[in-house]
Amino acid sequence: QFLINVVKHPVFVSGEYNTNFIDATPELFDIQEPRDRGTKTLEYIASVSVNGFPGVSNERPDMMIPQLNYEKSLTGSRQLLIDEGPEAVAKWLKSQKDVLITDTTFRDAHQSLLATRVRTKDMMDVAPATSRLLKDAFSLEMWGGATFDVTYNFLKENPWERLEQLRETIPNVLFQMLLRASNAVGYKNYADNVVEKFVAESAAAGIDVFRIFDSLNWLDQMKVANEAVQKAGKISEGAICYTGDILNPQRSDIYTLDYYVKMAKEMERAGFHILAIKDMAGLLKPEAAYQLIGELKAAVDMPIHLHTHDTSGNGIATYSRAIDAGVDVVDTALGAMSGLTSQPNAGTLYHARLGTERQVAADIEGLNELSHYWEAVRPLYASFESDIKSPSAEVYAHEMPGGQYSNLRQQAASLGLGEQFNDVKDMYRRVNLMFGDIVKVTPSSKVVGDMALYMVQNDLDEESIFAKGAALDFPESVVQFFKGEIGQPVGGFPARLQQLILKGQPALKSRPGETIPDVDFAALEEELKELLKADVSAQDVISYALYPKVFLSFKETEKRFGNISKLDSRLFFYGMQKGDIVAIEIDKGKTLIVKLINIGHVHADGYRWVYFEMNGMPRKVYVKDAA
Ligand code: 3PY
Ligand code: ZN
Repeated sequence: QFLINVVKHPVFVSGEYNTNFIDATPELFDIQEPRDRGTKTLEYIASVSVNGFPGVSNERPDMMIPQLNYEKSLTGSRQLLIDEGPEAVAKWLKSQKDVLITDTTFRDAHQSLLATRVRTKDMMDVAPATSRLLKDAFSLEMWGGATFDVTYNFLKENPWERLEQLRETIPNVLFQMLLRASNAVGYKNYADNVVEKFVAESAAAGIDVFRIFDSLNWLDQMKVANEAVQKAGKISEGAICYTGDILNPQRSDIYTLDYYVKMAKEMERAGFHILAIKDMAGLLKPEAAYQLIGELKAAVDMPIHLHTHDTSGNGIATYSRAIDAGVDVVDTALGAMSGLTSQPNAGTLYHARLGTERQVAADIEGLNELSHYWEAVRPLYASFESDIKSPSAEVYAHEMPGGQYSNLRQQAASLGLGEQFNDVKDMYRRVNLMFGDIVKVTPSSKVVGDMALYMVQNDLDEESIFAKGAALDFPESVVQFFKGEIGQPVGGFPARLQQLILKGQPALKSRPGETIPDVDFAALEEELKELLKADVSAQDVISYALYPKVFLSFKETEKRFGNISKLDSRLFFYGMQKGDIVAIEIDKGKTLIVKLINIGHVHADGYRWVYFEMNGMPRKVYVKDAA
């Protein structure tokens, strides 16, 4: 390509050039589309080798991925859904003597431990083993929550491809996703028809179980998603987010045992197939779990699925008491991806239940085997680890969700409040009370976090907020919350604070989806085709509807580097060093053998040549050095 640019350049054609020609003619390097996949891949490798990957240190780990042992036969929970439908699955769940598990390794575990950064390639490499060794699981939670936008935004891969590839490789076990009701997989309310279309496409691409929750436990907000799941013939699991402490009447007069039982009955009337208790911060103490699950089992007929985070270290005790009280399914992660802000360890729970009435339905050897894999892979993601090293009983005071803690810590540090993080945590607790004691989970948790940072940063407290309020510019998310744009909190808005923050702007009382106009998908499709100058899929259109900027930026990267999701993570995050040789399978049966020969010096224009050998032929790539 470069040569073609040279020989076609008018100056070259005219013969009026000198030895300066190449240096003085940067447009020679405007390599034209289409470039082949090999070239695009080399450009990615050159770029990451020179500049590194955002947020990744340059200490490249050595890798030793173990060979896993497993039988080749395939059985699992999914056949029943296919043959007999969602009600049959719910009935089957309730008839089990042992407790079943949902494995969260592909979703919440890495969302909570590694900033959601685990790549499809690392899941696909272990997918055949997972389908066998986790065949006794109720489901694999492997999509939704933050994975959707992070996959596009940071990993530059397509989340739909992840779902479809895993589905093909793991056809036997139910796939579960986390759906933020009217917030879909985003951080704001979408039009009803966006939620409907997103559910329909997700079901078509392979999701079997949709866990639907609303960030303020407002059931009205969950109805559109529930109906869409029912319409798709999939399993609709309605979640109640657990907050407060039912054991402590002083903590809250809103979030009592009665509150949860009443909501569960309403959820049953709304027609959910399964009831989930979503303890997103890990606040459900062991005895509370026993009482809550016991009461819920007596009050409703739906099977009950319990989710917690092990932040306090009490996760296993909580599950164990919930199992005593009859819970049907619990969420766990594989050993090397479990504990702390992630889910409790499946293997540990297995052993904790030995000798009791109800055991964990799992192949313990299989759990250990899979954990070996993740133990070897996790170091690749070292740069995304939070530095939380031990369980924390403080979570019962601040009530921060598992995934938010490390995020907020980083946000605080970036605002220069790193040393005041203890104040931020305490302010988070106080802001919750100022806001009327709300459920805190994406996106409502972000509102509380933003306000806490704002108050610590500006040296504000509950009183000075009112004294200075008229002159204060509150964070955008806080204003939106008080406008009712993510819904109505259980106890309503505190009126005085709402007035202060809205400064006369009106607030919604109804469900936001009632007033957000439907999206015209045909028009959106045309717009996208025009922007990309290419055909687009229904998945592209819904992704664009949810995340316009993120989606377009992903398409830009894809155009430049091709599909980079198949590169090994070590290569993807760390690039190559002089003398490295790698084999890259870019298509079935098409492998590139790439050797990095040298990285040249920086030119005056800030670019370097990176010299390769690709399948024995010399190649070079000119990349901008960002440093
Ligand atoms: C999410 O919404 O991503 C969550 O994991 C909430 O707990
Ligand atoms: Zn969670």
